[in-house]
Amino acid sequence: MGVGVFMTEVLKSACPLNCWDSCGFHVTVENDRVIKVEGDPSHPITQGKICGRGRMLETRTNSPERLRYPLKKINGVFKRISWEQALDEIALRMSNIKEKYGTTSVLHSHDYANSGILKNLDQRFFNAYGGVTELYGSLCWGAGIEAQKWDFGDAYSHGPEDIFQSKNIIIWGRNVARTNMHFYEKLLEAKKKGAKLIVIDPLFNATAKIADEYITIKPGMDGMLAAGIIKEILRLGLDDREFIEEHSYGFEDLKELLNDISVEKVSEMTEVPLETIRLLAKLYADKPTSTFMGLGLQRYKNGGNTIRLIDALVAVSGNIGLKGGGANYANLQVGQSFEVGEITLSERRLDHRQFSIMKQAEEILTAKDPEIKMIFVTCGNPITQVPDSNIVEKAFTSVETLVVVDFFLTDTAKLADYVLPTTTAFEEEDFYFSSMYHHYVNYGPKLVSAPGEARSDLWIWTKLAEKLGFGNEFNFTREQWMEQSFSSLAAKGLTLEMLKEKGTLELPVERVPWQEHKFKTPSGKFEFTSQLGKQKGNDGMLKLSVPEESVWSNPALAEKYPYSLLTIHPLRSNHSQNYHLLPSKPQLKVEVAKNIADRLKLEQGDEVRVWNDRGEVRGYTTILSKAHPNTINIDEGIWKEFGGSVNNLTASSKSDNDLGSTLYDCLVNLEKIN
Ligand SMILES: Nc1nc2c(c(=O)[nH]1)N[C@H]1C(S)=C(S)[C@@H](COP(=O)(O)OP(=O)(O)OC[C@H]3O[C@@H](n4cnc5c(=O)[nH]c(N)nc54)[C@H](O)[C@@H]3O)O[C@H]1N2
Ligand SMILES: Nc1nc2c(c(=O)[nH]1)N[C@H]1C(S)=C(S)[C@@H](COP(=O)(O)OP(=O)(O)OC[C@H]3O[C@@H](n4cnc5c(=O)[nH]c(N)nc54)[C@H](O)[C@@H]3O)O[C@H]1N2
Ligand code: SF4
Ligand SMILES: [Mo]
Repeated sequence: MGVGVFMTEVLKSACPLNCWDSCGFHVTVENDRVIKVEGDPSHPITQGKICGRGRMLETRTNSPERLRYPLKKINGVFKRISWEQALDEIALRMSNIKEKYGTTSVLHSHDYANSGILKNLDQRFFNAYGGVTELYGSLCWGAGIEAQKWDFGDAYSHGPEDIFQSKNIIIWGRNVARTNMHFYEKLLEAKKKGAKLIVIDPLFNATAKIADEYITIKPGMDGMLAAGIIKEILRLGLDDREFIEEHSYGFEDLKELLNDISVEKVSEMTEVPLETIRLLAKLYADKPTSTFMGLGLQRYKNGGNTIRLIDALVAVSGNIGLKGGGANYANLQVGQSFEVGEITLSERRLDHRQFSIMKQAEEILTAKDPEIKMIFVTCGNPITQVPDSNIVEKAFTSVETLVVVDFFLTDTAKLADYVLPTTTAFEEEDFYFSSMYHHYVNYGPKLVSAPGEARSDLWIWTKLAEKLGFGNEFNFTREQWMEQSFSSLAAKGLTLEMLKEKGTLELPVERVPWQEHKFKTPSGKFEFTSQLGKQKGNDGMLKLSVPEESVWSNPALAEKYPYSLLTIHPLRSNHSQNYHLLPSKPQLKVEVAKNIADRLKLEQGDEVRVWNDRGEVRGYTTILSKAHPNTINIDEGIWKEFGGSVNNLTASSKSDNDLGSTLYDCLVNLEKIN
C-alpha cells in the first residue's frame, strides 16, 4: 500500500469474545484501520449475522481510550514509562520474589476473555518461570461441567443441526435470545418445523416470548423440579427401562431419594404448579425431547446437583444418545480437538499452588508459606467480575505489586502498579473456537497495526521470558505454535493451512454424543450415583438440595433479605467490556418483580438501594410484570463509575462440587431512596 493511497479491503476474521456463538467476521479495513465489523455470510453456523458486541469490536479497537503506553503508578498517579523500564522492573521483581519467597508467591489471576488458542501461552510463561499460584474452578460454568463429568464422564452437546430432530425443546435457564443468538435462529426454525418450545426461567426473557409454554420457577430450585418430573415419569410408567437397566449405574439410589419427597412438596417449594410438572413429565416421555441448559441455573450452592438431576431426568426419560435429544450444556469436545498441552509446558513447573477462583480474594489475604507478593492479571477484570468485590479490592490492593495487561483502564487496571497495553484480536494472528456450542474453528489473521506501543500478550511473555533467562522457551513463531496445537487434527485430515485458506473448519466431533451408550465414567455407564464423585471424597449420590441463601437453609437471613438477586449477562456488553464505550452513559438498572414494586410502592425509574451484609448498590427501578415473585435482576459487568460492581452483593461460596460459583445464590433487600 503506497503512502496516501486509500485501500479498502474486506477480510475474513473471527470473534474472539467469550461467547456461545464464536462467529465468523467480515472486517472492512481501510488504510491500516478497522472501519467496520460484520458477519461472514459464508460461515456455516453464524451465516452473516453477528451481535452488537461483535460490531462494537470496531469501537473497542479504535477507541481513543485505548491504552497506548505502559503505565507505572508513582505516588498514586499513573506515569507513562518505556517498555524497557516496565519489563526490566517487573522481571527484576519476579526474580527477587523467586529467590526470596519462591515462585508461588506470584498469583496469576485470569478469566477467558479471549478464545484464541495462543492465549494459553500465559501458562507456558508461568510454568517455565517455575510454577505460580494458579486459579482452579470457574465463575462461569464450573458446577455444571463437573456435574456432567460425574454423570457422563464429560460435557458434550449435540451438533447445532440436530435440533431439527427434536419434537420438544426445553430451554432451561439459558437466555438464548440475548447470549446465544445463532441458537435463537435455530429455535425459530425448529418451531416453524413444528417443534414445541418450553422455556423454564424465573425471568420472562426474550426467549420466553417465543415459547409455546413459559414456566416460571423460584431461583435455584430446578434440581428439585427435575426430581418431581422424574417422580411423575416413574409413576406413569413412562421411563426408559432399557436405558436404565442396560446403560446406567445407581438408579436404585435415585429411586430411594425420590421417596423422600412428594410431587406436591416439589410443587410447593419450586412454586411450579402440579399440572405443569405433569405436563413436563409427558413432554419428556414424548421423545425426542432435547434439553438445553444455560449457565444461569447452576450458579448456586446446589448448582452441581441441579445439573445432575436434570441429566438424570434426560436419562430416565430415554433422551440420551438419541437424535433430537440430549442434555446439552457445554461442548468440551471442541477444545479437546486441540493439543493445548503441547504449548503450555505444564511438566516444566517445579512448584505449584492452587486457589479457588471464587475464593481468590480470601486466599490472597490469608496465604502463608509463601504470602502473595505479586499478582498478574490477564484476560480478566476481577474487581468487577469476581464475587464479593469489596474483599476482592482489599486483596488486590494488599500485595506489593499488581500487574494488569489490558486494552483499557478497567476498575482492576486502575488499582495496578503496572498496566501493560495489549493488542486486540484484529492486531494479531490467532485461531478461535468456543467449547460452548458449535464445533467450528475460525481463523483470525492480523489485520491492522496496534496503536501506540500496544503489544500482544505473546510479545510481553516472550520479552519477560528473555529477561528472566528462559527466552529459549519462547523461541518459536506464531505459526509454529498454531501448528503444534493443530497437530492432533492432522490424522483426521485437517491442517492449519486449510484453516487459513477457508477461514473456518468443521472439527471432527460427535454430533450425537453417547449414541453408543459408552460413557466415559468409571463404570462405562451413565452414573446416577457417581464413582468419580466418590473418588473425590463426596458420596457421589444425587441430593435434593436447595440454595445456600434460602428460607430453608437460612430462615433468619431470608427474613432480613427477602429477595433473590440475579445478576445476568448484559445485552450490549460482554461482561464489563463495553459499558464505557456505549453511546449514552449507562445507568444501573434494578429490575424488580411486580410483587416487590407493589409492596414497596415503586414506580418505573424510582431510585433504589439494594443491599445485604456484603455491600450495596444504587440504581433505578424497572418493573418486570412477569418475573418470578420476589426476584430482582441487575445485569452484571457495570463499572464503578456507573454504579457497580453488582458483585458488591454476591457471595464467594463454592458450589456443592467445589468447582462452580454461587453468583446467583444471593439474597438482598431493597428500599426506595427519597
Ligand atoms: N449479550 C451477552 N451475551 C453473552 C455474554 C455477555 O456478557 N453478554 N456472556 C457470554 C458468557 S461468558 C456466558 S457464560 C454465557 C451465559 O449465557 P446464559 O447462560 O444464557 O446467561 P446468564 O446470563 O448466565 O443467564 C441465563 C438465564 O438463566 C436464568 N436463571 C438464573 N437463575 C436461574 C434458575 O435458578 N433457574 C432457571 N431455570 N433459570 C435461571 C436467567 O434468568 C437467565 O435468563 O453468555 C455468553 N453470551
Ligand atoms: N455477578 C456476576 N458476576 C459474573 C457473572 C455473572 O453472571 N454475574 N458472570 C461470570 C462469567 S460467566 C464470566 S465468564 C466472568 C467473566 O469475567 P472476565 O473475563 O473478568 O470479564 P470481562 O469483563 O470480559 O473482562 C475481561 C477483561 O479482559 C480484557 N481482555 C480481553 N481480551 C484480552 C486479551 O487478549 N488479552 C488481555 N490481556 N486482556 C484481554 C478485556 O479488556 C477486559 O477488561 O464473569 C463472571 N462474573
Ligand atoms: S459476541 Fe458472540 S454473538 Fe456476538 S459476534 Fe461475538 S461470537 Fe458472535
Ligand atoms: Mo462465562
